[in-house]
Amino acid sequence: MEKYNHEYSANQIQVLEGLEAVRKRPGMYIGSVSIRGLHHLVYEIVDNCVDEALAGYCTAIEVKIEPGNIISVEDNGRGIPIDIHPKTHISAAETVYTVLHAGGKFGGDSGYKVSGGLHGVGASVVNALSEWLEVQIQRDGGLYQMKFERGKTVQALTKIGDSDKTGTKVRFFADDTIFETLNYDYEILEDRFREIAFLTKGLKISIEDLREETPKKAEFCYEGGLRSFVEYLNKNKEKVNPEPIYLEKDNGDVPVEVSLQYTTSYNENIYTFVNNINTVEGGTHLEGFKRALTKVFNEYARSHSIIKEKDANLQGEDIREGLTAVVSVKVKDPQFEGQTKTKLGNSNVTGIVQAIVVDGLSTFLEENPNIAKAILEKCVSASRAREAARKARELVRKKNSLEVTTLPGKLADCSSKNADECEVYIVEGDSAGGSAKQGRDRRTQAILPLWGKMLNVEKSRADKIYNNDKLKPVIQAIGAGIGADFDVNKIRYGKVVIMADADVDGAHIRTLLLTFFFRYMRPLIEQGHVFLAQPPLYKVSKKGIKDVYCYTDEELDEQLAKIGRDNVSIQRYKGLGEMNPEQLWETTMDPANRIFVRVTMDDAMKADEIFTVLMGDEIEPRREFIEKNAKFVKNLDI
Ligand code: 28F
Repeated sequence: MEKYNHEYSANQIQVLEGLEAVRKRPGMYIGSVSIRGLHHLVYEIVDNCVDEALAGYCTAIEVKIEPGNIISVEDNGRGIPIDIHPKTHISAAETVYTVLHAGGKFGGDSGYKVSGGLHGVGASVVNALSEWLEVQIQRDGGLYQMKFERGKTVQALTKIGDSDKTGTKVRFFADDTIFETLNYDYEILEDRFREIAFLTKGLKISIEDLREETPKKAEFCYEGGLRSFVEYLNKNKEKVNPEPIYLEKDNGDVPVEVSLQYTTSYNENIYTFVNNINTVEGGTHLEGFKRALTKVFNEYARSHSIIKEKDANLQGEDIREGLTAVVSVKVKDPQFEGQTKTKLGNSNVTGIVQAIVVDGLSTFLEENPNIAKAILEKCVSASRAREAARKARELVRKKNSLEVTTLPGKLADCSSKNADECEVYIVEGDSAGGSAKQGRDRRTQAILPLWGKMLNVEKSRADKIYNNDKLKPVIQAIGAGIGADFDVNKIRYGKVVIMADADVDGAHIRTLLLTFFFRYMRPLIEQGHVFLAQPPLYKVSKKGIKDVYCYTDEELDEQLAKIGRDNVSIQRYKGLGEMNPEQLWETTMDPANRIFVRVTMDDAMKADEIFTVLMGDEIEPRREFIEKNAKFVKNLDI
């Protein structure tokens, strides 16, 4: 008996040590303790419900944000097993919540766990990082409950009533000594649950925000699965094939689901998922999908004489112009690679995805010759445009063959050639450009003035863009090519700074340039090279004190409160042109004082929606969108 007791407590100690490690280094387990990490807690719990759904036993998940930022998640699955482990004397349910990597361990052996966030760390990590957490399980005719504080059991699994239903409910309050904020962002959670619902055909997920007087609520359930996902992504776009093409195959090992639809736009939007995780960097599943597309469309084009014997094959990029697709695979032991660990490495997946898509897509094209014809017409015209762009490029190159590089005439370049310390300011208007040229640090700061109407790249193909007299100087100044040829390692400036007025026109030119960078130089944004300069809105002057610049209305109020208000003059800057070179340097360009906002785009799907809506043809979605303009700013993360 004594020996037994000893073993039991030894086990306990180990358990506690495990979760202490999580509290000591939370970032290692959930990425960060920012709001991202906070949301991660919710995803971990919901993932367990999704696994139960994928196992075939759960059809509905309810998430609530209760007043005080308490999260509640409930599913109607089988309920976490409650049986007592013969050695540890701890219930399976308590083990799941107190042993680190319990989920992973079970998964490795039993193949139970399939979904799982990027970190896939499991419920015990959520428990460790919660001030308190309680679990209720309905199973085997009973209602059971257990409670924890900061990962430590305060009530072991106890039967508290009867129940004829089954399921699991978890409520938790994150630990505010660990997280920077406990204020969940409803919209972000809503977006993620919509995505999970698309990826898990037929699963109902609801979310309710009870923190405000008027609760927010949404419910997602898609019988169409990825078909519905593609319809959603293309909702504001003109379609080539009216219904998304849908392929699904589960041959046991690697279930594959794919949906695709062509639009009349020139953009390629392929989103890939592994175990419901967005694999932003692509990988072997994406490779298999692309190879299949290229093969199937070329074979179809040849066998139906759409391209002639002497013609070259269509290239992958021709075939992907205007394509929106979602590829979702489930992989038992996924290998994640790449800078952000969002690139699938399992090499066997390429062939599996390729075979399924070749098979399904070629059958579809044979059965739907009109759709095949419409898509191939688009591919052929994309290939012609690519050829035209190449010729235009070569012509430009030949003309200037004596010069090493061509720089635009309007560019006032900097003297340093070390890109890491160089910045180029893209400035709206000649007068602001003039001030910037005089005010700058010539060694590291280059100025490129833009003027006149800027091309909307959302409505033009690459060949037009290359020859456009507004964009060409931008492409040449940056010096790293464009589109598929863009090589971020060749950029001539480490910082590309958009300096525009703080008014509607300025916002417009900023959006046009950002759209251009996003569509044609995406790595420039992804790797954090794009910045927005922030010129001040006001200058506050008073005799005897130094002029103060204010960048927001709040700052102005603050300043005015500080100095009382007699004999104060406030100048409101309507444009950059109103500042003299010294002022522009001092307020907006001097690295010691300036405010720069780095443009980041961690959600390509959102960014695509933003640019499609803002720059596209449809007026109604744009009107709606601009009304909710705050969201635009938030999603650009500026
Ligand atoms: C609100 C959060 O966590 N739901 C869960 C289950 C169901 C099973 C399970 C979970 C398998 C071996 C550990 C039930 N019956 N909602 C949830 N529902 N975990 S988590 O099993 C977990 C592991 O022991 C379950 C039969 N097999 C599995």
